[in-house]
Amino acid sequence: MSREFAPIEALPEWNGLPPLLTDEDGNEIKTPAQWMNRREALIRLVEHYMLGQGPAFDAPIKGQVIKSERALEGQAQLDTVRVFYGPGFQGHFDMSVLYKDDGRKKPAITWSLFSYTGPCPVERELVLERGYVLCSFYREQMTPDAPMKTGPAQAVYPEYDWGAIRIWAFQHSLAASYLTAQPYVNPDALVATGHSRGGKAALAAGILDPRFAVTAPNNSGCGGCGNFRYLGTRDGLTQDPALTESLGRIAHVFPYWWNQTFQTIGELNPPHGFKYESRLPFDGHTLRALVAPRALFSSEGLDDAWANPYGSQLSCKAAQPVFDLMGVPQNNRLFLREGPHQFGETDWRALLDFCDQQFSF
Ligand code: GTR
Repeated sequence: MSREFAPIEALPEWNGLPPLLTDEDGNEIKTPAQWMNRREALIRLVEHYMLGQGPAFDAPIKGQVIKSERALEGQAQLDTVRVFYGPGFQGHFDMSVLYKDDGRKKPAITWSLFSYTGPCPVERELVLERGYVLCSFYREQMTPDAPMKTGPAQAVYPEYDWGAIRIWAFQHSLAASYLTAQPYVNPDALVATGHSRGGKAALAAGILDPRFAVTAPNNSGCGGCGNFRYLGTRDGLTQDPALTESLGRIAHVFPYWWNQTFQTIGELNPPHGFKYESRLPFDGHTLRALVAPRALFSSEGLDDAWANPYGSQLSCKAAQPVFDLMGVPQNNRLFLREGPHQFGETDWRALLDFCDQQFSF
């Protein structure tokens, strides 16, 4: 067994966040090509200790429009698309694809939702008005958000140890496979987004699937753009797992979001303080950096203490040298706003502004 895949308690402790631009033998990463190799090695670690293994992001799909209607007072087209996936295309889920049929190839946003009700009119209108395609889907069609349940995706792919976060990330990839084949989509301008647990899934999608030009987790916190080693509020570092979600707490409350190895890292008993976090060979800064050189836009509410506004800022800062090395310093963006845990109009407008710059609108 390579030393990286050793049990967590056998790994060396890091003093602070583990370095990004140093490889496992202590050599400095000096070129973009070296980072791309380092990136692959780090992804293997994130899979091993946290997300688990899953199918290739570009596994074949079939898409079928099962309903086609006009929406938003006739301004837009709304397709309900059934996406079939897996061996024999035995799995499926449905997604809504909203777009203007104006003959142009447009950027497209994939959005993982908490419920069947779909995006509210504000987001639909805003996204459409700004010239984007909005593709939304309900994550529980892939696997339920509940403990000890085996969902449709695990039934289709029984060989993988993926947790729900990786399964929900894969749903973004399945959506991307459909969208990139549509005449109204610019395949070089795909965006993955989602809120909270959906933000963690959007980040995983952006790490694992290079077709996403922009990865946009909203309030993703622990296991997303937050930080495992450093917990804090808008006022600073507290290291208090009662105020900010710790690794042990998320592993205890949501064990099915991750693989089995993730259970061995944190303190599973209340109050879920630290255990082996200092030995983990990655942290939130790594998860951000793994998107580079593509763009990362994360938004955080300063009053969302549970999602670690302090640690999110730390992760962003610590990831920056990788984006600098790749020649894209502007691609590591943290949007900090006043307010709580929500994905509201302010976040959407900021995300669209960022995407406009990326896609040179
Ligand atoms: C919380 C969980 C967070 C976040 C949130 C959400 O209960 O502790 O990690 O994912 O749910 O998804 O709204």
